[in-house]
Amino acid sequence: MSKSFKRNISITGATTFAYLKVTEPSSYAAGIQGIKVALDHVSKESGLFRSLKTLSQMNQKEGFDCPGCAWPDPEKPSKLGEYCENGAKAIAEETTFERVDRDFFKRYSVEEISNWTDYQIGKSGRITEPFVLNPGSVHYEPISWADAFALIAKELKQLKSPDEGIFYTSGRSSNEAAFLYGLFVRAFGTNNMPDCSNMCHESSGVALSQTLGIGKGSVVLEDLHEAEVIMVMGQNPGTNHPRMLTALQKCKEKGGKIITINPLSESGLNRFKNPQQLKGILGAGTSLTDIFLQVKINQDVPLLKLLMKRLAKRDQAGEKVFDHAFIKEKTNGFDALLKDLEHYDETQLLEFCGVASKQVDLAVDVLAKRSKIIICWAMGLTQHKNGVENIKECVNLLLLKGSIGKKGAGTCPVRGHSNVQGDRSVGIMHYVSKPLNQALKETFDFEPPNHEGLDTVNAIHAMHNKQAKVFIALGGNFVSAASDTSYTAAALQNCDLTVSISTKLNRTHLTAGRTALILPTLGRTEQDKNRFVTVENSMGKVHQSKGKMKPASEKLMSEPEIIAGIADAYFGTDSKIDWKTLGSDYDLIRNKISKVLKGYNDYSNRSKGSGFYLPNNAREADFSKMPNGKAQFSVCKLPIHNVEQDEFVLMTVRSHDQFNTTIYGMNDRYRGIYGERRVVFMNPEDMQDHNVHSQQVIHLTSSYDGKVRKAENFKVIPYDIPRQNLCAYFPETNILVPIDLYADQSNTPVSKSVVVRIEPA
Ligand SMILES: Nc1nc2c(c(=O)[nH]1)N[C@H]1C(S)=C(S)[C@@H](COP(=O)(O)OP(=O)(O)OC[C@H]3O[C@@H](n4cnc5c(=O)[nH]c(N)nc54)[C@H](O)[C@@H]3O)O[C@H]1N2
Ligand SMILES: Nc1nc2c(c(=O)[nH]1)N[C@H]1C(S)=C(S)[C@@H](COP(=O)(O)OP(=O)(O)OC[C@H]3O[C@@H](n4cnc5c(=O)[nH]c(N)nc54)[C@H](O)[C@@H]3O)O[C@H]1N2
Ligand SMILES: [Mo]
Repeated sequence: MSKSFKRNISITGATTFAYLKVTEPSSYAAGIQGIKVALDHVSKESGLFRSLKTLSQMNQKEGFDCPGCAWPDPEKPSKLGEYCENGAKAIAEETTFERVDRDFFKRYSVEEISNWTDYQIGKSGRITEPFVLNPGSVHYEPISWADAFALIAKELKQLKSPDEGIFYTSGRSSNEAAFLYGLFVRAFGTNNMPDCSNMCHESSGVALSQTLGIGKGSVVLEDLHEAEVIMVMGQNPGTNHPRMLTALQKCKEKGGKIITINPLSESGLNRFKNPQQLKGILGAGTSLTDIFLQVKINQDVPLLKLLMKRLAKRDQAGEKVFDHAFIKEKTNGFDALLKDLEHYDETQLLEFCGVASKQVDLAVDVLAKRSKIIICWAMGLTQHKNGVENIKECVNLLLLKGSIGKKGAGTCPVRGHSNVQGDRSVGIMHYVSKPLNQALKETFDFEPPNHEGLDTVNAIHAMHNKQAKVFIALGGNFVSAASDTSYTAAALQNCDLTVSISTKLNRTHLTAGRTALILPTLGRTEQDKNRFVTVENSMGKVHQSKGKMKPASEKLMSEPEIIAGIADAYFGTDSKIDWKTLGSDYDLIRNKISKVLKGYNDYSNRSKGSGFYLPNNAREADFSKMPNGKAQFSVCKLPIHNVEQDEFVLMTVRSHDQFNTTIYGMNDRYRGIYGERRVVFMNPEDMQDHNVHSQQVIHLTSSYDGKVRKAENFKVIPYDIPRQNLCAYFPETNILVPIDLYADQSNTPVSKSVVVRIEPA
């Protein structure tokens, strides 16, 4: 077949409308409705009895870790079950009875499947055996594991340089799989390891490393219970980290205050009915947010500056507001920060952030009188042009209050995937770590590459420009997760070979290279020959996870086995590393990790039970390795959006019924949307100004670098959102995010502040 053959693949799928019902947003999260919805999902996908058995093992000491978010488990898991509605949906999705098998691919071509919605694609089921899409073909066909590995080895050997390979990782892989993958990729000779962090918390990692000397949060779960104030910024825990609501509830019960900063009043942060308590199910629930600051999109920096300015005024007036002993002993740059704050005019800051002065004062009062403060944040802060500075500004506030390295206080970037933090800790990164390279060299006797690799954005450019030719993904759904869907799809389609190690079918399997492979793997819930793996939660605790369910098919391999299979086929028998043995013996992998990385001694043993914490200098308030041995204050600029009169700033968020690109269902219950995802939330006054009525169909366009990008067919929903701000779901809107619009320093696509226009359909 000729190289120029091009498959006719739709990158959006159907954009027609389904049934839509709109109600008032929900006034509370979870409760009996949450239990009902969870049970509906599991019984529909995988049978009620079977699912309840699975759920009873989730997040228990001998069970498996929830494949959903990375929120930590309490020391004593609830006997009623330590899971949430959305964890139950994640399980339903993985344990489904549906199968993507030989018959499925015989019946449907990739061209046909690409016209389905992401929801329909995902619901096709679990992949049962390895499949290949040959050059010139539009149907995946079965291939043996051995032939699949041989094919990958052949393509990798044909590359002119190892840097023509791209090795992506999503955040569900275990520490063992991730370490082995990183080892293979470095032995192969490149650091081209983009990962989902690049699109997620990279801004947090960069900001926290530069200010506090560790790219992770400093708190543990118990700190949230002890905190006097928790600020929840740019995060929707009711949907994305539901078990965090229990921690917020505990904080409130002990007298703590919660300040929420968000353009939307997310119902999960208003009232919570804890499904793990009878009174939570039947009673009125707990009111969570004390002070709601409805900030305009990406105007958190002006708001934080305002808070700090007013706190400084009170401190200078003699009130004991700042922790001067801590500032003097532990920090650098205090005077410069104060001087910078003086520059700004309060009226202007108020105008930028859109929050009423009185509301700001309420927050200032709470913060002034308390010193055990935690700031929690997620994508609402990281996915902006100035994502790194958003987080630095949060650190500034915490440092002023001495709220780092003490009980009940600190930084809490709330992670996404269940093991995204662990993957980084064990070596998935595109940049060079000298200590890691040195340790790998000593342990495995090879020279790891010493030049920086490509992150997500740069990997897409390289594939687009045909500088990279083989794409391998350990999990994830690259084409739908990354920005600028058309550009990214073309980049993947330019490759000679694209390989996805996956549990379920997704759009990346369709936007395939000349040849494509799907390598099906075991999920978290499934038995893995009595072996266990380990994961690290959002707070740096490493613990084991052991699947109990019968695998979806007998032909599945575990992720470490697959990686070892590829490595063995590539390096052959004269390799210094015995890949096959490593890939089958996870204790051996853990032994190697403990040799290469600090903090993992006696790894296998210590990961049993509730696990162990990795070292964390910020938690200890130890900044000895930082410049001057101190934590750093930062001077941050105001974010600038040159938004014209007829333009809007769009944030792309998750509905209550999805896990990233996996669409669990068509409802967003908390926001009152049922049956449809192609909606855009708009301020009613803006609707009036633009002459659009409720549920009118519009198109969204973004202009950047002279190119207009268009997402078609969205129904307008009047919503309580600041003027000139819009909100819609991802991945449908990723097509609007320009590839070259990413955060300074972290290169994270600006999925939360895309300047768009609307046009009538
Ligand atoms: N059920 C479920 N759980 C998940 C996921 C999922 O898709 N489904 N995804 C996982 C992953 S990978 C991640 S990273 C996390 C994501 O968790 P979140 O970050 O909570 O996810 P988003 O839906 O992107 O929500 C962003 C929130 O930030 C707000 N926001 C947007 N822009 C701004 C801003 O400029 N300033 C402020 N202050 N707020 C803003 C939005 O209104 C919204 O409430 O969740 C993880 N957990
Ligand atoms: N516009 C916009 N874009 C965004 C975001 C946003 O807020 N707005 N958020 C970004 C964020 S925070 C993230 S983290 C990325 C997510 O990007 P990704 O991590 O690439 O995407 P996911 O949707 O989590 O990946 C889902 C796929 O993973 C596979 N899978 C599931 N479980 C397993 C497993 O156990 N093993 C293996 N090997 N595969 C498995 C399944 O095949 C499934 O189809 O998206 C980013 N993209
Ligand atoms: Mo994420």
